[in-house]
Amino acid sequence: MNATPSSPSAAPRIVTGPHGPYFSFGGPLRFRGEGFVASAGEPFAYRWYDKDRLVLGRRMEDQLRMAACYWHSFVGTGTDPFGDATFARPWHDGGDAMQQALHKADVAFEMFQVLGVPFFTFHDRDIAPEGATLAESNDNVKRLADVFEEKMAKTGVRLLWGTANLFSHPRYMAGAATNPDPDVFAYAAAQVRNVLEATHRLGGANYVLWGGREGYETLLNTDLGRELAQMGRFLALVVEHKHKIGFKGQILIEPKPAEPTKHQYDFDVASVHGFLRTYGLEHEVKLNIEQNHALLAGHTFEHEIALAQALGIFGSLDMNRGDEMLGWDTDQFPHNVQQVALAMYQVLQGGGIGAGGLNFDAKLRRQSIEPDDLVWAHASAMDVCARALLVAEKMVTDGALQRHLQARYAGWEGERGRAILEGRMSLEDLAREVEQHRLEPRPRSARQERLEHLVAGYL
Ligand code: XUL
Ligand code: CO
Repeated sequence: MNATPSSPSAAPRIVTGPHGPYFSFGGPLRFRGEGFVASAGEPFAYRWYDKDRLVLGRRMEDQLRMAACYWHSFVGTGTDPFGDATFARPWHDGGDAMQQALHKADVAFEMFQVLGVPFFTFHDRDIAPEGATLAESNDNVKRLADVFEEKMAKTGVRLLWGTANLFSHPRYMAGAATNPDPDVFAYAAAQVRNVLEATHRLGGANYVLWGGREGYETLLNTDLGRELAQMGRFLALVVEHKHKIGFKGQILIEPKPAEPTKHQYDFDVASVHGFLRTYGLEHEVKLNIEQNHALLAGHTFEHEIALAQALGIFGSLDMNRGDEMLGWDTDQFPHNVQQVALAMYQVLQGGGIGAGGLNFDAKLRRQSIEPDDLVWAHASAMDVCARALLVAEKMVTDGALQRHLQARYAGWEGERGRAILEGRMSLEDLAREVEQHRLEPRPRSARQERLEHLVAGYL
């Protein structure tokens, strides 16, 4: 589908702060269709991200609900375990921390407007500096939430989720909810209360808990059972407060098997589901599934999505990629259309993204030091997700994959299959059936290669 070309100068301008524009893109990026050819005046236009295009009856923007994250984009400096900062962001130059937070917010909203991305996400410590006391820190977060409220009203950008950073500060080195010291638990609770309330005030669609320090390094110093009970209690408190303040968004846990902690309790979808059931929270809490975390847990992204859907706890996605060669969380922007399409197919088959979204929990490589690299990274990722959604749409509408699945399990719709599942047959009944009818199951091909060929055709 190709858009009618129009002159780039016709695009509306972007609202920037007192420091002026940070990016060289003067107006919002436009959709110009697959045939778009870049020029000096318009180096980037979306080829597939056409937000109003209807995909399976919903606007593309609403099917994807994409979000830019605050932390990697505006807090990240390009450090790695062996190297110093490479991104020279003006708001990291020292000076008054609150002024810098305001500058950062201006640039963040400039980028959201350039991209036309409908949502953003943040941790409390990304947006505002830590104060001398928790009260001061909480106050700083509230002040920035005021600024966001105004910017959101002006730009129409919405909040996909907020979260508390319960992992960077040394007080959390032995965990937040799972800390051996209840004072740390209390501190974390006070911090979450503040961010949950800020998220509520900003109309956030979700609130996320990622337990980067909730786990252990060695069982020699860890009472695992006790820590799990603490974590269950903490989550119950969050849910209780959500209802108390009338927050209607979803509470989400983001599983990850390890890093920074050697063993994290929220290992993967299956272990979080078990945890939620143990503490009676399976109807209150859903999951934010991240591509790279799935890989680290030894699963594909689509496996984690399909499992969460099957268990009724699918919530939202952190859309990034890992590196097949590396065993750590590289948090790269997605660019593999087939990979994303397989994930989006599961999302669509399960009924769509719902109140969740596709959050780019992704960071630039440390050599990508130009301000515009941030825009390019997000814009290309948005285009990849849009293209993947269109591929997934074909997979759904063509229906061949679904027909194969139905045929493969058809036996379970027959009398014997239903009787088994409905509990109308005992082991003895089944043994009698086999003997009486001389049942001899017939092997059938699962046709994997044919299906893979089919998928290649949708790309
Ligand atoms: C860490 C990670 C976090 C969460 C939010 O791997 O994914 O950034 O998404 O705390
Ligand atoms: Co994440």
